[in-house]
Amino acid sequence: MICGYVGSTAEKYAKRNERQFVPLEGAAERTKGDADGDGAVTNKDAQYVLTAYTESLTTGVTDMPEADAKAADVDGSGSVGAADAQYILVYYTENTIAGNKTTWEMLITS
Ligand SMILES: [Ca+2]
Repeated sequence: MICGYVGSTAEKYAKRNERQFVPLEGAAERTKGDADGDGAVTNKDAQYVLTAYTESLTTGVTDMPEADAKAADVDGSGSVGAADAQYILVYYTENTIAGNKTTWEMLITS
């Protein structure tokens, strides 16, 4: 039996190895764009999303935990793509580097 958060690597491991998975309470509520789940939207998230997307193109498999993919799909297209990585990078650059308060809505509708 393996305990962990829903969408975590632990859950993936349990599924892959056909072990019983017990979800922990309070599965981390992810901030939109925080694909790696470290609590902040950064260039690392953009990098992670782009790497996962590129890998999915070459292998045909998206090797990203569900919670990560959900946080990564910032444009709400239902899948994780290069556009999501781009939006995450711009969001991070605007809010953290340039200090311009920018919302996802501002980025994605413009
Ligand atoms: Ca992050």
